Amino acid sequence: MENQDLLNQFQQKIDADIKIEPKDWMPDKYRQTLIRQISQHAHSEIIGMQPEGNWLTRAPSLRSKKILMAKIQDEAGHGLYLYCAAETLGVKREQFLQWLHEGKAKYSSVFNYPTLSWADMGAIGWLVDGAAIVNQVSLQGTSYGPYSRAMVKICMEESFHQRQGFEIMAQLAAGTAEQKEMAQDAINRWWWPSIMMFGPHDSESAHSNQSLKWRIKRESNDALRQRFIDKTIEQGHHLGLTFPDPKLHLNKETQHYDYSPINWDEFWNVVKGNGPGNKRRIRHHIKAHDDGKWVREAAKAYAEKINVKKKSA
Ligand code: BYC
Repeated sequence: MENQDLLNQFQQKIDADIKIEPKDWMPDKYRQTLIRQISQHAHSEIIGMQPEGNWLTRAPSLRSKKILMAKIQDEAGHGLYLYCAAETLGVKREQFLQWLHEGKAKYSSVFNYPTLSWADMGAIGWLVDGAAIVNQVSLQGTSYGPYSRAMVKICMEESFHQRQGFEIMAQLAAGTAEQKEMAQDAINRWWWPSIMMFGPHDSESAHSNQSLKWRIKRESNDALRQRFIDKTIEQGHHLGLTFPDPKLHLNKETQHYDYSPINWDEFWNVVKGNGPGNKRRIRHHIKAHDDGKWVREAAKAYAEKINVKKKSA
């Protein structure tokens, strides 16, 4: 079949909401976009374990420690589902990790900020996971089957994560003046990085038009950002806390919250590797990866041994 016919047929499938599966024909650019986005998503889950891991040994109770540990473990699981989905596109996991270590692959900008107090565990769960859920619920409808199915599983777990964060914020907000101040300080530092997670404005988003046409993305960066802001402001008011944006107000006409201009210089600076934690995050990942080499080798040797036994049985 001619390339144009294949392209037309492909677009018809997308328009009819039929999922694209690994062995189906797909344009090379569709494959490359998915490889980029899914692997970036997987890296975000794995690098995102670091800021929270920083507080595991200092959680204020055994209960909160157990919950935080379970959450971080969930993030590792999300990373694995996503690496598996990305591998169906013909790239090996080792290659994805090499690109990450060489600075050729991105991960979400938000994970380059430091976690300075226990309240940051609340702000991450509530705001960062909250923003991620809005994005990921939308991505459940993505056109690539393995990515879509990974999103369904991930979203079920993410809703617990957001509640874990909200619970911490609610406890601190209802606590002593010092605890309430800790919660407020965490919102002040995490609000803007969470808003930036949705990426550049639609007019500046290099990939959105094509990704929306191919239904890799189902909604635009700005539409998702606005949804997150609208629902989160109400929750913050419920906690008796404020947001670090003097222009934030409900626009009576649009029934959406208006907000101040986003500091895109800060965003791009972090994306380009110059945020407060970029270098530390990658260094830590490389070390953990190197330290785990013997485990991967042992697992591989064991799997090979089992295979030989099966074949000779
Ligand atoms: N950070 O054309 P655009 C979690 C880049 S983890 C860094 O709009 P696209 C959790 C973008 O890659 C869940 N870079 O791109 C884990 C592109 O650069 P390249 C994280 C960003 O792909 C642990 C350029 O800017 N969620 O929940 O159409 C603990 C132009 O952007 C960012 C995901 O990863 C950013 N924030 O749309 C707690 C969601 N934004 O590649 C919680 C999956 C943009 O051309 N990803 N860039 O060099 C997506 O939905 C989309 O990729 C984005 C960007 C909406 C992020």
